Amino acid sequence: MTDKEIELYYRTVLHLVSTAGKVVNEGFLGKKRVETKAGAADLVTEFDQRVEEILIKKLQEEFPTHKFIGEESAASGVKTTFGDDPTWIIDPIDGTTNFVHGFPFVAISIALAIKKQVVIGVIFNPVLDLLYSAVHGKGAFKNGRPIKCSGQTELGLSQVAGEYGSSREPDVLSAKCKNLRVIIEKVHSIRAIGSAAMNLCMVAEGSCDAYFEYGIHIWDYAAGDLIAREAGAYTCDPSGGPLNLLHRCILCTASKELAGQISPLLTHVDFPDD
Ligand code: 2AM
Ligand code: CA
Ligand code: CA
Ligand code: CA
Repeated sequence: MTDKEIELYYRTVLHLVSTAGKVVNEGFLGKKRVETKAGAADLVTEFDQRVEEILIKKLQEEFPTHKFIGEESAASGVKTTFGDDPTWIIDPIDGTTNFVHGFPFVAISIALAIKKQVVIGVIFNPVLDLLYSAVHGKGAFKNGRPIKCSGQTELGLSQVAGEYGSSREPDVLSAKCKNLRVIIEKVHSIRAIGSAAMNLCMVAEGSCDAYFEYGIHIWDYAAGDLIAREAGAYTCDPSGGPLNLLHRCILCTASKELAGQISPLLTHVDFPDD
């Protein structure tokens, strides 16, 4: 893939998120139909599906040979194998619970992977008008200005983002609470803003020093992980190794030193590999 092609994909997706952001804003301010998916706290609205359809339709028109992985397409049974072809990885609304409750941390998250490597990441929060973006090797940006992660290396001085998730299974909740307690004891503070994409952007811009998460899907983190890494952060699984993009995984993003301190503290939480 040439730099010129990547530049074209990047410009196209930047334009597209601004169009899709108008639809998200319309839904954020207006009435929406709220349904549940895997459990009573796993919410979805007609806007999640509508925004994903708009994004895939436009990208397909522009780039007919490209492949797609989208949260709502996957939920409706569309099977996509993640191969070497250029593949757009889409979370149309990351933070649907926030979207439903009017809490302004909602984001469109789009990544492009080529040969299974993420080369473009774009996260747009249309409510707060925040655009985070990165191209592999070219740095990370917030509304066009370069951003850097905090570089914090001391767990005891850290502000850490970590979510509670939508599972209400007693075993999952107990494991999460146990892990949370271990981390709370060691840090300045824990923050849960309800959007994996926005959490990764908080690490990228240095507002949080680290983010950890269980059972996260590729559409939750593909764009944000690239943005955070381009801003100087490091992402690993609890063993300290790279993530497996194909499975739900446990992720920790921070400076390499901090990730090395947090990831061993994260004991296993079971989640279905769907
Ligand atoms: P979603 O809004 O796209 O479903 C990781 O925490 C991700 O889990 C979030 O970004 C969010 O993505 C999803 N999630 C689903 N239900 C949730 C809930 N009740 N609380 C927090 N996150 C939830
Ligand atoms: Ca969802
Ligand atoms: Ca998500
Ligand atoms: Ca979503």
